[in-house]
Amino acid sequence: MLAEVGSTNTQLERLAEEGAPEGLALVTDHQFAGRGRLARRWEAPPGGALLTSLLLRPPFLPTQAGALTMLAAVAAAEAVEAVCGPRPALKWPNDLLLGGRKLGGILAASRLRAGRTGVAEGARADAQAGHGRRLDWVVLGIGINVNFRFPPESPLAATATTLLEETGHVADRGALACALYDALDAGYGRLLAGEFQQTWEAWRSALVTLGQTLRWEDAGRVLEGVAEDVTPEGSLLVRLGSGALVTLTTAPTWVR
Ligand code: BT5
Repeated sequence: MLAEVGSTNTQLERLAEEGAPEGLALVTDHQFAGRGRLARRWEAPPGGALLTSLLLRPPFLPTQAGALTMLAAVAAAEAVEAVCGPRPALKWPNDLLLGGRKLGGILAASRLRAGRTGVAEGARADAQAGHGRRLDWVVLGIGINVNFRFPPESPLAATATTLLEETGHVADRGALACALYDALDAGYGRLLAGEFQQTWEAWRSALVTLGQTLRWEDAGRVLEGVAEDVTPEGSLLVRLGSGALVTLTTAPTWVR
């Protein structure tokens, strides 16, 4: 538990590189350089949000890392429901939504083990993923907006929300953190037992994105299509008007 830190993810990624053990988690009251994906910022007032990161060292192939992001999103939604009542929907790839606005997000980072990991993995694994290299560490960062309101003048007010705004009640952030870690612990256990399919199905069934018409920028053009499905690795399959199926591996720049 840290009173304040730049970013729990940046800090935990550094500790992971220094050899910190699996299971180490950081929780903070305030981030002064909270990160979203790419170079985006994650903003929350001191004491208002659940801001946490978890270090895992899973014996997984790189293609299986997406399951951990799915797990984090599903666990966060379960924890919110258990402690606060409403069940957030998930928006591909990593948003938690309540009332159609963003309640939280997941930021995953990972590193592959250096070098090759030996013949035991065989040629199939080599061909599938990173030439036989396994994950060294994964850091799952989770941010949930809890006990604050976005001021009307905030640029986020139209697109983001908090548990206080949605329920009208102050929530116990400690209880939320406990419920989140209980769900992560149980879900990680299932992944270690090989239950990738169940994790994918739980994530897929919570996605509001499927069936929606999406517009995004691609190399200067605007593309439009209907989100049809997600792959077990976490990519989104979008059917264009032409009938072509496009695979999105990361979120593009959406056009509203
Ligand atoms: C995310 O990125 O949604 C990942 C957020 C992960 C935050 C956690 S907090 C603990 C850990 N440590 C970190 O430093 N980060 C993780 P992305 O999809 O790129 O969304 C970022 C965008 O969401 C920003 O560009 C804003 O438009 C918007 N945003 C910023 N702060 C927000 C908030 N508190 N609630 C809702 N939207 C927000």
